[in-house]
Parts: sequence; C-alpha cells; structure tokens
Amino acid sequence: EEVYDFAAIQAKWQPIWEELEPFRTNDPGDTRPRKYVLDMFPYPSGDLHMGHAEVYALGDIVARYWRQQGFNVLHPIGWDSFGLPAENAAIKRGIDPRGWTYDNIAQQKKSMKLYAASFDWSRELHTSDPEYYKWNQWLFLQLYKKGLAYRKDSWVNWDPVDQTVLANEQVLSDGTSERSGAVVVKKKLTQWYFKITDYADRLLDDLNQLEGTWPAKVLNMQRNWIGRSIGADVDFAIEGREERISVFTTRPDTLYGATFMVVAPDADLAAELVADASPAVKERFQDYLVKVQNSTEIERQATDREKTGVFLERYAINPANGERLPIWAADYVLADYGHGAVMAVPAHDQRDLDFARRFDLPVIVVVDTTATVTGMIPVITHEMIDGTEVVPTLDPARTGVALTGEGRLINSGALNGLSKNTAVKRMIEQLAAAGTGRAAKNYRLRDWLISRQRYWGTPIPIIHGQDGAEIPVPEDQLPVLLPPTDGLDLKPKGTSPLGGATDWVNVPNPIDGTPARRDADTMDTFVDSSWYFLRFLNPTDDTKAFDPREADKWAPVDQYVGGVEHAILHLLYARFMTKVLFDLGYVSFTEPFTALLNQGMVILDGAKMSKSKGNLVYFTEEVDQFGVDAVRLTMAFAGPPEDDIDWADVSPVGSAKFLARAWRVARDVTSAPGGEWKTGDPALRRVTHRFLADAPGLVESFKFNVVVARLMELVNATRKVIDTGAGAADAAVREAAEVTAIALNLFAPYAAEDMWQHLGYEPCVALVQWRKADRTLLVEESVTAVVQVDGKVRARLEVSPKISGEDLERLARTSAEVIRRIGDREIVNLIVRAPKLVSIVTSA
Ligand code: ANZ
Repeated sequence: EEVYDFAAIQAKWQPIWEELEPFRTNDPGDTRPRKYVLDMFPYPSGDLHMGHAEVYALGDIVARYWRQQGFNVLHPIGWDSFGLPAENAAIKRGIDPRGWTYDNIAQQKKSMKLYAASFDWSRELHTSDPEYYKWNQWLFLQLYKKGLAYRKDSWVNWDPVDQTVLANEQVLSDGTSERSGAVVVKKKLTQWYFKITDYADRLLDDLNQLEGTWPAKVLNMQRNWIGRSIGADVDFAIEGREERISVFTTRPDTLYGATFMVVAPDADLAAELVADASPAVKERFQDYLVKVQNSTEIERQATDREKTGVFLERYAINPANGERLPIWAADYVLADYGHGAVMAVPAHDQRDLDFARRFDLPVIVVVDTTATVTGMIPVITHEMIDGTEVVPTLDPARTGVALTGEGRLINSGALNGLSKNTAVKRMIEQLAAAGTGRAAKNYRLRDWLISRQRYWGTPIPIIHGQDGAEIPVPEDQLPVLLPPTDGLDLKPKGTSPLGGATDWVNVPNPIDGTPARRDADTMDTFVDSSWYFLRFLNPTDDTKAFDPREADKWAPVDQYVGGVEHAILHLLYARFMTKVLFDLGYVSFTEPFTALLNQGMVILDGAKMSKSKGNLVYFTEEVDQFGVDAVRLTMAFAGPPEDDIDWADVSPVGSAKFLARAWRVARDVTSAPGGEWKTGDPALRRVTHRFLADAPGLVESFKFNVVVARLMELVNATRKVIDTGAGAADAAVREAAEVTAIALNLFAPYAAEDMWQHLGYEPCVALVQWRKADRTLLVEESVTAVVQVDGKVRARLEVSPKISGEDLERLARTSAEVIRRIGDREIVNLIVRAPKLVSIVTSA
C-alpha cells in the first residue's frame, strides 16, 4: 500500500515550486488589495535554528492566509548580515568575515527553501552587500544634513571583551554586555550619534496608534524606555560661581523642602565645583570618582545600596526661600539624566532620605500626606511598634520612609494648604515669574550611539579635514566600500580596524584636495535593519534607497512577525527612521509596522536552548527526522504563538501521524472533481462548512493551534464517512478533502500540495482561494427543551443548543400552553437548565 513519505513529497515539490515561483509579487497590473507580511530577517550565524523554524512557520501562516483571502501578498526575506559574530569568527579563524557570512547565508538559504516558507525570493537582500549598505550611507547623509547625525565626546558603555562601544540597549539589567557577557564599563570616546531624542514625544505618543495591534507588553516596554517625565527645571544660584545650576525635578512643589543639592560625580560640573575645595576633599573626590566610573548604571541606581558621597564644600541658594544648601557629589545622581544635578528633598524622596540619614542632613516635611485631598486617598506612613500600628507619622527622618504620596503643602509659604498638584502648577508659575525656573520634560531615552570600532559594518561616509572639518562624502561617490581585510588587524583594540587601511583611510579633502582622513568607524547594524522593510520594495534599484511610489503601495508593513527580544531596540529604531523619512518627504506614513506578532521561544525542558548548555535541538535533525510539514505543524499546534514552546512537551511524531491521516483521506477519494456537493453527506458537509466559517477569524486572531485542532476534527469526520458511512465516493468526502488541502496549505505546504494533486488538480494549492462557507449549512440543529409546571411536562420547545438561560425562560413564560396551565396562580420557584429544561413551581 502507498504510504505517506514526507521525504519523497518534499523532493517532488520543492523543484516544482522553484520553477513556478508562485510567491513572486511583481505584476504591476495586479489590482487585488495588498498585504505586506514581514518576518524579522535572520542573522546568518550558522544554519537555521529552532527559533527560525518557529518564526518562519508562524509568519508563513499569515502570508499564506492573506493570499487565500484574495490579497496580493508581499512576503520577502533577506539577511541581516553585518555584525560582530562574523567578525569574531573571522578573528578566531584568521579568515575574512565575508566568506564566513556568505557561506552561512548559502546554508540558511538552502534550509529556508526546504522549509518552504512562501517567500518572494526575487527580492532577497543582504545588508552586507555594497548595493545595500550604500543606502545606509545615503541615509546617514540625509540625517547629517538635517542635523540628526552628530559627533560628541562622551562617556560610553565599553565592552572590555569585545573591545567595542555598546548602546544602552545592549547592556543587560545586570550590567553585562548582551553580546560578550562581560561587565560593561564606562569610557570616554568621540562617537557618532543619531538624534533620536528629538523624536521622543512622537515615538511615545504614536504608540497609541498601535494599541490593540501590537502586544501590550511591547508598547509598555517602549513607553518605559522612552520614559517621559513631566516637571520643572529650577535654577539655583551658587556661591562663588557666576552661572546658576539647573536641576530637573518632577516635584517642584517640594522646593521648600530642599535641604541640599547633589551633583553626579562624573559630570563636568562636579569637577568644576570641587576645584576650589581643600586638598583633602579634592583627593577624596578623586578616589570616589574612580570608584564610580567602575560601577554600572544599574548598580548606581540600586535602592538597596548604602548611599555614598563627598561634600564639595560649596553652597547653592534655594530660589524659594534663600536657604543655603550644601552641595554634595553622589553616585545615585546620574551625569546624563536631566542636568546631572538634583535638588534633594529628603522628606519626600526615598533616595534623598537615605542619603540625608547617612550623612546627617536636615529633613523638612513640606507635604502633609495625612491631610485629605478631594478625590485622593491619603497615603500615610504607618509605623509598626511591638506589632501594633502607630498612625500616622510625619517624621521620615525617624521612620526612614519618605512621604511620597498625595497631601497638602505645609512649611511652604504661599503654597501652604494647596494640594500637591495645584502646588506643582503654582510653583512653576512663581519660578517662571522670577526667572528662576520653568516647566520641563525629561526622557530616559538617550541619543542613538551608532559608531562601532569594528570592521564588519557600514563605513561612515564622512571625511575629516586637517582643520577638523567634517566633510560628507559626496552622494555620487557612494558607496564608500569596505577595504579588503588583507593586512588589517581586526582584533578589537578600541580604535577601528579600518584606521589601519592606510590607502583607504588617507584621501584628498573633497573640497580643496588637501590631505584628509576617512572616518574609520562603522555603523551599528541596527541602522541596517531600521529601514530594510523599505528596501524589499525594489531591492535591486541602484538609483535610490527605495521607491516612494512602491512604499505608497505596500507600506507600512501590515503584519510584522518576530521575537520579543527586539521589543525595544530594533522596533524603536525602525520607528524613528520611519518618522525621519516621513519628515524628509520620502514616505507618507509615520509607523513602519501596523501590527506586530511576537512569537515565544522554543525551549527544552523549561530552559532556553544554548550551545553552552548543550541542550540544543537542531533544525536539520528535526526536519530530517519528522519532515518539514510536521515541524511546521508542531509549531502552529503547540499553543498560542506568543507562548514559549517546550520542545520536550510537543509531538512532531503526532503531527506526522495526523499529516499521514489527512493525506490518506485525499488519496482515498474516488469521485472525480466537479461533482455536485449538494448530494453529499449532510453531517460531514456541516462540519466542513463550520470549519470554513470559523477558521478565518481564528487565523486572524492568531489562534493557529485551534485551527489545527479543528482541522483534525474535520479529517476524523471525513475518515468516518469513508470507512463507516456513505463511503469514499460521496461528494461530501471530496469536498472535505479539498477543504483540508486548502487549509493545510497554511501549516504543511508539502502535504497540502500532494493532496491537491491526488484530488486531481494542478499546483499550486497555495494560490487556491479560500472557499466561502455555505450559510445554509451553518444553521444549527435544534434541541427540544421541556417545560414542567409543578412537576408535569406541559410544553416542548424547539430551541438552539446554544440558547441562553434567560432566553429559554422568556420562551417558557410566554408559551401559550404554559400560561394556560399556570392560570391565576403565582410562580413561587423557577429553575432553568438551558437548553433542556425549565421547571416552574406555582403557589398551588
Ligand atoms: C526633587 C524631588 C522631590 C524629586 C521629591 C522627586 C521627589 P523621573 O521620574 O525618573 O524623571 N533626578 C533628577 N535628575 C536626576 C539625575 N540626573 N540622576 C538621578 N536622579 C535625578 O525622576 C525625576 C526625579 O529624579 C527628579 O525629581 C529628581 O528628584 C531626580 F519629593 O527632584 B526630584
């Protein structure tokens, strides 16, 4: 007997699809509505892994689905092929990163083709091709012209192992490098930045447009990352200094409670302020600074650490009441947030209170948090003494708990009696009137550091003149090609390896021909991926980065699919770049990805898979053993796509068995195509049409696992009719088998195509349209509900099996027979068991 042989089926169909190219989307006359479905492109770090197997299975369901629904679907793929892993591999093996990268791409491409995701391969791109990175350089120049790309000297996150600068986003919450795992330290360097902070408000506010189509978790992460705070800048006069010092505060209402000032030790301000201090203090400050520079931002902000600091022997003057405030340097204040200095209000800020208690500084309460404020619950400090609650205390210096809640102002001159919110407004007005402050906003978001001192990336298209001038490389001279690696030392050392390419680096100044030097840094690879979705629209065009007319047709991306590990970095940068391109007039939309689906991770026995843990499940092994379709189906069937898939808990064997079952149904069909469906078994037809009616909604809400389960039911129902019902020649059996093939195309394209052929059709089943459910077959059969009056059956009602208790009760109460039987007696009890029973007890 003929058996389901996945390997033979794969070998049969792959070359046919290769030849037919069913997923090319290049017909300009195509008038169907469009959908752009994009899966995050892979990094070519080796062969595909199980994470890829998941994302490309899920993204493909969406792409195939919209095609079946009559859409012209763009579903491209490419490679994010610049970056550190290639360079590190090259260093380790003494080879060129190009070879390593393109070999891996070839390997992944082979696997990807076998995996049969419905990509338009004619649009394949590699970000490490000069044809691509030329446009990174062009983009850089557009940002530069707009003042959005600039260089500055600054403290950067330095990875001492990879010897490179990291973006804040690449530093994990434990202060180690996302890439190397090394503890990240601070280092001062001149670096290129993109001014993403200019877009902070728009990046935040536009998240509202994505509500409902992006995961709430991602929206939150983006919001927190941008971290907008609303408050005021307050200017403090400084004794013996001409200029005032501004601080940012979210609580200008507490200005009367400020009892000292704190500056970040690593801010230039601190060094300046300490310059006039005694030698002993200077020395203490220097020692302190060294310690601070060796700690991470996370450590510095940890609330459970004992506070440290140095008094700078300087004083500020409180603009509200003229009080003299000692100025300290302490590491809980960060140099690059706000103004790198704070007004410390220990009564109402926990960090300030910890500091005041540690160094015995005064604490003045200015908000009575025990007072009632309309619409607010007073938040008061309750103290436990010997197990009993002692309420309330306004003595934070003793309790050690800052009063951060709502309340009414005290000890604050004209502000006394006001609620916190009113006092905030009033204080800002007062400061503004006096010229010593103003309303201000602050963001956690920092500018995007794009310089990398590494080889395998896009060269920055700037030439430095002898006089220090920055000269953009003229656009007609792009791309600035990466020099060959010959003779270059790629080993990380803190300066870019490109600097060693003498012939490359030394160029005449484009303006006056004097000797000049190319910028030797390369760009963060997140630049590459910030706009790649646009390059897919015309990937071979060598006259422009992308075609705005094509962008109007296809973009923004309707459905983006990828891992939650990109929830901040990549998505934020792509959103930023889209807004920049909008402002420059190149695109007509402001958000790149209309909808986002984050798939979970593939784990094993509850643990993340990794080479080092030795718990890797290999893509090729799974595919060889169970077949592409079974692996893909398993990914879809495992559960909601956003959940992690524990590969130990799923059953590719079960998937393969189901596929064999479905395939055998198609093979068993004996009727010819084109028969009358209407003559078929009505019960099976109802199952088929219920499936046709329900599946689209389920796919659109990403309940792929439910669709698979329903498909299994359909196959079982069909098998039953073949074996013990109307038989294989019944029209309903053919109908069900055809629908199964069409639907299975979403999950298991090889089996589906083979079934389609067995059913007598030409390829490709992927281009066959979804069948409309016949509404007349969706009417549910009714059930009989019994109505009892005082224990005797008095009426029978034909109702829907899904009727609600309320509806059934109403039907019973309005039934003529029931009304007649009750007569003028009163109903004392009524029990409803929908859909079967209503029991009425009367007063008789
Ligand atoms: C006085 C004050 C009183 C504050 C009070 C808070 C409570 P977010 O919400 O995170 O923006 N701050 C300002 N600049 C800082 C810096 N460079 N490093 C560390 N802390 C800094 O926090 C704003 C608050 O954080 C500011 O408001 C300031 O402390 C502190 F009852 O000013 B506040």
